[in-house]
Amino acid sequence: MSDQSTFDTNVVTVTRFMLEEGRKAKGTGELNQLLSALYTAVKAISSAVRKAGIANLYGLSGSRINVTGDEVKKLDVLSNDMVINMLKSSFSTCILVSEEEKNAIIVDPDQQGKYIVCFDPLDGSSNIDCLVSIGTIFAIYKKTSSDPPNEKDALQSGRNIVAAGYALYGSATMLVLSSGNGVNCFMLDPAIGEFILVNRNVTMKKKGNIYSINEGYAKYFDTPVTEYLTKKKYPEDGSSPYGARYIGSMVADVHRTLMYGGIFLYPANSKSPKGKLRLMYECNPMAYIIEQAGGMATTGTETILDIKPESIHQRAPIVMGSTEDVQEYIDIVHKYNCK
Ligand code: P6P
Repeated sequence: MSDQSTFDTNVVTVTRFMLEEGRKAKGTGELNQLLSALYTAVKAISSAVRKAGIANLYGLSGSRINVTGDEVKKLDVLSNDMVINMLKSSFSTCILVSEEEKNAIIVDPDQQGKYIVCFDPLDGSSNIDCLVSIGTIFAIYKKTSSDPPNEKDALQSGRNIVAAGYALYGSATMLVLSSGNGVNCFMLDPAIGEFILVNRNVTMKKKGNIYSINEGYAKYFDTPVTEYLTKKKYPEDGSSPYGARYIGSMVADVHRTLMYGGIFLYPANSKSPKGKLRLMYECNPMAYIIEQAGGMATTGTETILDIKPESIHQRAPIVMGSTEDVQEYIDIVHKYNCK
């Protein structure tokens, strides 16, 4: 007889948690229908990521090139197909925007629901073959027009987000989620195939001591970025310099910033005048989580969630994290903009 005493019989799964959230919001249950499909896709991707080497899922999958111009690897293809199929069959979505798809996917009329999902099925793909943490990022909106769904319905600012979050395939698989009432973290327990609540209502430090940026582009940084980084390395007030951490996988870098505080920067530079990260399915969902946890997310001159999108794959410069750290950066940008 196995020892049942260690099993928590009142375990809070993400499904149970979000059902309670839905009851409080007096919802129809359609959002939870969507989220349940997303949980399944994430569990399947997690399983594929963890056995990729054995299942020969590494390596390039033919000549496919995605909108970012990255070579698409097998895991990218599998992850994208998994999320699309699960969301379509949830009868809760009408438009899907994926980093891997040039155009928005309009769900068949007989499968349509009221939600729009913008997602990066496997972010950090350049790290897949060296086993660095990667992730799935998503933002969920409600269709607002009564016309038949089209790509323009997805062009909503982050202020309209109904729910957003990410899955991190790291030393464990973590789901970080918000539907507007704070940020909660759920760890995948492979033994029961459920996401278990492990961090309730995550709140960011007001100030951290870590900065995260790819300093390989230092030659191309503008003056405010260069000045900000100098202040972190050579503090004028005699305080200790900040630590530098950069994984090169947005989900991992942002999750560390959420949990430890500090600042993540992917600003515009002379090589990438709009930055690199995509507004709809990287910047907006991450900015939503950071704001829900009490942090800030900006382009330097505009709050990320206030940006009115013009195209589904547009890029945006982004600096986000602890409020005092981000505000210090904004003040430097403002100083130069006023000159
Ligand atoms: P760079 C990964 O390819 C990604 O899209 C994000 O996950 C990550 O933050 C960024 O690009 C890294 O870009 O230019 O530093 O390699």
